[in-house]
Amino acid sequence: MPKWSLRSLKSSEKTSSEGDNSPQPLELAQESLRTLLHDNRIPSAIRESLASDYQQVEQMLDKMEHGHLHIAVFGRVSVGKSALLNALLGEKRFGVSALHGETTQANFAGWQQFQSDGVFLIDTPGINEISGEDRERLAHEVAGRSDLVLFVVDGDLTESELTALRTLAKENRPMLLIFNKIDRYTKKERTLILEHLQQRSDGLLPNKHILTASALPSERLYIHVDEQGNEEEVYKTPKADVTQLRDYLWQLLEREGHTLSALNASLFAGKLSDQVAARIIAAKHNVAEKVVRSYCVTKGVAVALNPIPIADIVAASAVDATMVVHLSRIYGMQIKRDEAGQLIKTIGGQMALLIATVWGVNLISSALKAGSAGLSTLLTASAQGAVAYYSTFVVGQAAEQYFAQGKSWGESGPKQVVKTILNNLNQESILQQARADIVRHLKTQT
Ligand SMILES: Nc1nc2c(ncn2[C@@H]2O[C@H](COP(=O)(O)OP(=O)(O)O)[C@@H](O)[C@H]2O)c(=O)[nH]1
Ligand SMILES: [Mg+2]
Repeated sequence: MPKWSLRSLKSSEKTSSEGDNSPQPLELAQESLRTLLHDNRIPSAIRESLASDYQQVEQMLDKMEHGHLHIAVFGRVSVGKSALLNALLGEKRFGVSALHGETTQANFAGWQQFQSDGVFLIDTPGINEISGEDRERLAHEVAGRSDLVLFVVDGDLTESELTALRTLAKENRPMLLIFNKIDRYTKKERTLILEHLQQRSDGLLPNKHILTASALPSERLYIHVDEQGNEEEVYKTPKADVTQLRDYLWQLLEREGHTLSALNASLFAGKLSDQVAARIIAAKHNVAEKVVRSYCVTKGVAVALNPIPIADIVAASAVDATMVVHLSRIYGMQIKRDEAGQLIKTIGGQMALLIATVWGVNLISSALKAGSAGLSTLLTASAQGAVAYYSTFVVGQAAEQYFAQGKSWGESGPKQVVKTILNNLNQESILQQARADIVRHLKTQT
């Protein structure tokens, strides 16, 4: 058995292409993880909300820097996952049991046998266990973090196994499918099951990644016939056989160990940065919503105190322009006031058309009707104010969308954007909110 050390996994050493100065996959993966960790544009609140993922990134970097590689078993309870790892390790490190659920947590063991002090075998609880949702989640988590997954089965694939296999394959998780307990089958049966496994996993993993093992064969009855023809029944336990798997793993690690490690890190970095991006968008939207509302109140109150004709409400105003500049800053792009004015003109133009054709008179009458705060003069005044509030609200929504799409109206153009916003807004409830906000402000002012 050749001796192999995972030192070759360390990124400081060139592994595959000597003399080539282009960055190695491992270096690239490390780089992307470091970028994620140290990107100071990511708000601390988002960092905190993803704290455990960030911790994982650190662990992963640490693992790569030490040239460690993680191989985890995955599969139904009692298929022999723990037994398989014990057989690879050559000692009973993990608990094996005929009862369901012997393994309750993820356990690590260094694979010392090959003097590869960087390879770790990880035992996991099984999937689809009765009342074992937490354990199942843990198994998925561990598989998701490992560089290589040994998907263990003990016969043809069940539906839940097939689903899990598909999930892992979709995640591009490197994986071997291990058909364990082959000692329980005749040669003919094994061939048949193997063929089935190949068919059902077609497109999910290559046939050569399907291997057989008997991790812990059970006792069997043998008939021994001596020279005199006397028959004797003897019970013997065949030796464990994981040679095919061990040899395959050995070759795979030697050939592709560093790629496996890099692939896993990249997959993780990719997933995390998607999550970070989604949370940043959500956080920006949250701030934008509050900002828009505060400008709506300002404008609504101003118009309520000093009513102007409805046509002028929609026209560009100082309040709207300030809001648009503010929104642009939230989305990380500074625009000037005249640019903001142009933008409002575009939005206002669409709104004016739609207001005239769709809800012109209707809007002002519903603004008058909505709510009954009991202060009649304030109510009349605030009807105009509510319309102003509403129009600023629409301008804010449209401008936010424009900035969120990187200063673009998208393919459908501004008309469609404004129309969709108007259609999706609940006019009544916004007007009601507007009146409540305005009346509250007017009351505190007088
Ligand atoms: N016949 C046979 N039984 C096995 C083999 N491997 C494991 N077992 C048995 O299957 C049961 C479950 O094994 P275990 O390793 O605890 O399964 P796990 O839940 O997947 O970790 C135990 O009773 C083992 O003795 C095998 O290769 N052949
Ligand atoms: Mg187990």
